[in-house]
Parts: sequence; C-alpha cells; structure tokens
Amino acid sequence: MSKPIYVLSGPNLNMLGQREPEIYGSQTLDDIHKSLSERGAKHGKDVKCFQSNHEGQLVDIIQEAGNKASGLIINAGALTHTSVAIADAIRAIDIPAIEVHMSNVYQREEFRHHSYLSPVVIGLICGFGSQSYELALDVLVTDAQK
Ligand code: CA2
Repeated sequence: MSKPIYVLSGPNLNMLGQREPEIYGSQTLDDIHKSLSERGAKHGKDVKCFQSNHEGQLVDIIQEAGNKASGLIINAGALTHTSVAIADAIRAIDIPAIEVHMSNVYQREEFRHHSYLSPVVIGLICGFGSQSYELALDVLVTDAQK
C-alpha cells in the first residue's frame, strides 16, 4: 500500500454538526472523516484523519505527515489567520499540502481574509462545506500529485 494522505483539522472543528449549521453544515467531523476514508479507498489510498485544538499538537502531526504521508489536507481553523508555527511546519515538509476551509472566508470578516498558510501550500479550496475536503482529496489522489 502506498503512503497515506493525512487530513488535519484544527481548533473547534470537533464541534461541527453541533453549532452554527448555517455556516458549517450539519455533518459532524466523524461523518466527514468517514466519507474521506471511503473516497480514498476507491483510489487505493489510506486516509488518516486527525483533529486537535492545540497548535503544538498540530505542528507535531504535520511533522509526522512529512515522514509518513504522501500528502496533507489541512483546515487549521482560526489558527490559519494567526499561526506562523503551523506555516513554518508546512514549509518544512516535502509533500504537497492543500489548505481547505468549509466556509468562504472571503465573504466573512476581514481578519479571515489573511492566511499564513496560503503561501506555503500548493493550493487553497474554500467555500464548499465538507466538499472542500473532498475536492482536496481528489487533487492529491491524481497521478500528478503522487
Ligand atoms: O471555514 C472554515 O473551515 C474555517 O477554517 C473554520 C474556522 C474559522 O475560524 C476559519 O476562519 C474558517 C472555525 C472552525 C470552528 O468550527 C465550528 C464548528 C461548529 C461550531 C462552532 C465552531
């Protein structure tokens, strides 16, 4: 089996499906993880999903992805807009990383318009709810990204 794809979600995303369904939809993070695993399996790819509310733990998982994964999908939540540490961790790994957001951050408050991560990823997908993660997975399972 080839190396897995890591999917990493940051602070508060464990609350999906419980609050603010008008912004983030009604699916739980577990629902999203399950459908990503199924989608990956169709391409013969193992998908390993993680969530943490802690910046340092996210850095640890990004470093692990650099050693063990073929690609990284990351929704860093609010840390997207604040974390130099997460940006540095992504910059330091040698695998393709894609930034995702469920909401269209450019339709929201000004502080969400800046991302520390966008300059260090191969691309950004936002505004499609849980489908943002699926679209990113589709990119990483295509031959060009392997
Ligand atoms: O749109 C996204 O995916 C975000 O990364 C979500 C973050 C937000 O800070 C970013 O600007 C955009 C917030 C995640 C909070 O998730 C919750 C889910 C349900 C209930 C409460 C929070």
